[in-house]
Amino acid sequence: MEEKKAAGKDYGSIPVPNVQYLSMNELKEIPSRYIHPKAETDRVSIDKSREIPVIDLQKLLHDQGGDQMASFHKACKDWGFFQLVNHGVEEGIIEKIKGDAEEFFRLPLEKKKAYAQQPGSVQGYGQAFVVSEEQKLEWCDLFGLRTFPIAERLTKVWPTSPLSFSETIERYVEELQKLTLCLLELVAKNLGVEADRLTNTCKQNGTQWFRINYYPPCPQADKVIGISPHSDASLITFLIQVNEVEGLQIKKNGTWVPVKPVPGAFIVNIGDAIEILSNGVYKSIEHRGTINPEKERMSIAVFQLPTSGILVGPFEEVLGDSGANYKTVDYDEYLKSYFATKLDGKRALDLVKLGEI
Ligand SMILES: O=C(O)CCC(=O)C(=O)O
Repeated sequence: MEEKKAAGKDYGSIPVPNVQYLSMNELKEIPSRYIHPKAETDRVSIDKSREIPVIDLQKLLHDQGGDQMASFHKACKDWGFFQLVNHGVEEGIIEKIKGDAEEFFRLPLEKKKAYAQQPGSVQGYGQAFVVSEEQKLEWCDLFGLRTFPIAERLTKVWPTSPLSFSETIERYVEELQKLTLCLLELVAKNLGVEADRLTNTCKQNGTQWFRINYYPPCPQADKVIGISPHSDASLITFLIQVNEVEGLQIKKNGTWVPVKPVPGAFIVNIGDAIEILSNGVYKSIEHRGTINPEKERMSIAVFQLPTSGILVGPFEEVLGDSGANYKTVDYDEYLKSYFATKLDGKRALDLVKLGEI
């Protein structure tokens, strides 16, 4: 009963071939469904000279002069992305989740299939956002879990191999739940909103998703895409890269900027829900995952979403003279719209905008 209820908000996708195994078969040619005609030309405008801001959480928490809070505001406003250092999450937990994730993806396909997504569910091992038999596919496999609220966990896809994996995920996502609330309080302060008004959007039974992305190498890396350009439907997202292979790029003023992860940092980004709540003061930025021709890449994302059933609209404290720039939306409906098509830039958010902003 409980699992049926969870699957109702699971946004499953059409099953497609496993890319990790496809890539192992010495392909003479990449199947045409994976070739993205725009991928190559898009790469021309990459700007390697810019770097996303680094925010030190301890300095932010003990900020005396307001300088750190000003830098944090600027990072959320001008970039929508930052690297968070001195975040207080023990290095051991981060190393453990990386190690377990790598071990999981090294398991033979049959073993991983024990945790395969069930029809209609994106939880488990498989893919996401495949909604038609014709659509182009991404060069990526994933393992996803809805980690909060606890009552809605689909426990049968929580992995027991490696043995410690489920416990490691549990520890990791709890840490990120705490970190989320801490950052949201600071975001609220910078927006001039009572902290509770923002944290209450997810404090009680907020939805949290955990996702491991596995990007195999591809000899025609410039013709495929690991994860298509998109903004996140979340309030806030935390990302770590598992190995040393880079691939995340964010769109800044029409140019793709590669992200060079700072060791030990979380790459944090503002999601669509905060863009709406802040009336567009903070923007949820388009980003994508690219592929390396020789080496596999892995990343782990944790998405904090609002509590199911709530309405999300701009806070009155942030409304300027021109009023609301976004509709107030039932967030479950917003997510339905978000998952109804392939990943496509800021399509879902554009649908709830009230004007040009
Ligand atoms: O792997 C990455 O660097 C990006 C992942 C991502 O954007 C996502 O999981 O939504």
